[in-house]
Amino acid sequence: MTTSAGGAYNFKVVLLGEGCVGKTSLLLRYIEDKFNDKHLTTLQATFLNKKININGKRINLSIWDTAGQEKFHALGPIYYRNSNGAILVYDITDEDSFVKVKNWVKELKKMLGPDIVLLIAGNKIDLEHERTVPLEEAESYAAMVGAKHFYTSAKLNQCVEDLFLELAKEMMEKFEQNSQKEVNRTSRVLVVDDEAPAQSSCCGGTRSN
Ligand code: G3D
Ligand code: MG
Repeated sequence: MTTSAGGAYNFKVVLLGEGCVGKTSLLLRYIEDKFNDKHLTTLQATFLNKKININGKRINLSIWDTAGQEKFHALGPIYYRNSNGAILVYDITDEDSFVKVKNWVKELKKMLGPDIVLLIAGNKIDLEHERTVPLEEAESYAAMVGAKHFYTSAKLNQCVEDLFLELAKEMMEKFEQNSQKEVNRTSRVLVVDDEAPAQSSCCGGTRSN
């Protein structure tokens, strides 16, 4: 949930993508700066926290990772419910994993509307020579759906920090915009209230004078 209590933003982030694209590796690299640690296999569907600071603003990220159930069955909406941001990960050497990203974009937009910030990460960029997902296709798709696109390598620690930082910035911006909309909406409601007649017919029908 998003709150701004005590001056800190609390954001829920989910990692989504096909099995083996490197979601857990990205998370572990980001939180613990480790790769291929045996810890990896024991990580269960839960979240890890990261506290960051952007321009003096404190942000708590709860980053949710799966226990690998995406390899066996679909992840239900309960996993991404109330998310402020999602990182959709594919493996640049695996075209099917990119198709899966497109499915996730559709599902998240349908279920959560415009309020969720989406970023797309083409992971395993250290395997550039084995790339099968065309660069232009990935980038133009991301632009079309309004998601920034990053190339990452959890293995070589490329762009991992940038990815999460960008997401945090965009979630903060969206939170500010929504708060502003809420203020505008509330003030509009008050004006309408003020102007409402003291007594009015229930259905706007005829009134005797
Ligand atoms: P998942 O959580 O999406 O299922 P994992 O993916 O993080 O478990 O990673 C799946 C495999 O991809 C792991 O290899 C992991 O080491 C590898 N991997 C993750 N990120 C990268 C990367 O950036 N570059 C390369 N080259 N490999 C990566 P194993 O062999 O353990 O299955
Ligand atoms: Mg995993």
